[in-house]
Amino acid sequence: MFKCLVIGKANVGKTLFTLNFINYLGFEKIKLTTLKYNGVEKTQEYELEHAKNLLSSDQSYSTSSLQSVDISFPLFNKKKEIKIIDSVGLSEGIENTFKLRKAMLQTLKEIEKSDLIIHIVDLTKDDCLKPDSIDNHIVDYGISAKKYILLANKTDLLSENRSIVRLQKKFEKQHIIPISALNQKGFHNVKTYIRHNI
Ligand SMILES: Nc1nc2c(ncn2[C@@H]2O[C@H](COP(=O)(O)OP(=O)(O)O)[C@@H](O)[C@H]2O)c(=O)[nH]1
Ligand SMILES: [Mg+2]
Repeated sequence: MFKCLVIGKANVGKTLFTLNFINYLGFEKIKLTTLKYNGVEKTQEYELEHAKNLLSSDQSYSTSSLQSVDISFPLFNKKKEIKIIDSVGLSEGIENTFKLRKAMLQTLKEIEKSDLIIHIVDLTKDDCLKPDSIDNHIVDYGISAKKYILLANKTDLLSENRSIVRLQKKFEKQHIIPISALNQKGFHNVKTYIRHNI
């Protein structure tokens, strides 16, 4: 199955994007499979609204393992089964809990196994612009990877587009789609990109 992996730092909006994008595609309920680093797998059905309240939060690392949802993606006159995988936030330093380190390793391993990388950054923070940021590494990897898209999230919190311009200047070779995971803005462009790349 075609696998889309959502990655980025903690709190950039990976979980909210994943759930709201699935919602945007017309789904109200999901079957979410949680895969822990120790191999334990659990599938649970959720109403999307409930899942958003439960799984997306302003606490760092509210996602503690890979979470995947299988959906039928509308593809011109047919549908294609894809797996969207939400992941644990990556960071530059070495995290001090064993569980978190394992979970991050699990995210890194998944990058290799995925067909499309959806990388999210938070436009309200400028840490992704720093030379040693993990986002730099992901973008470098993405540019050389088969399929990769950079989403600049939280546009609803910006009063002007200066940070989008700065981000585009920093990653000038990379096509960037500005989005609001909260308001489902920019999702049409994400859908179009995925449709042309699966
Ligand atoms: N205003 C605004 N808040 C957002 C947006 N996306 C995520 N958030 C908030 O940012 C916090 C972290 O979101 P979450 O999806 O849990 O981030 P994750 O750690 O990357 O999975 C939550 O409080 C979300 O409500 C957005 O587009 N706009
Ligand atoms: Mg999350």
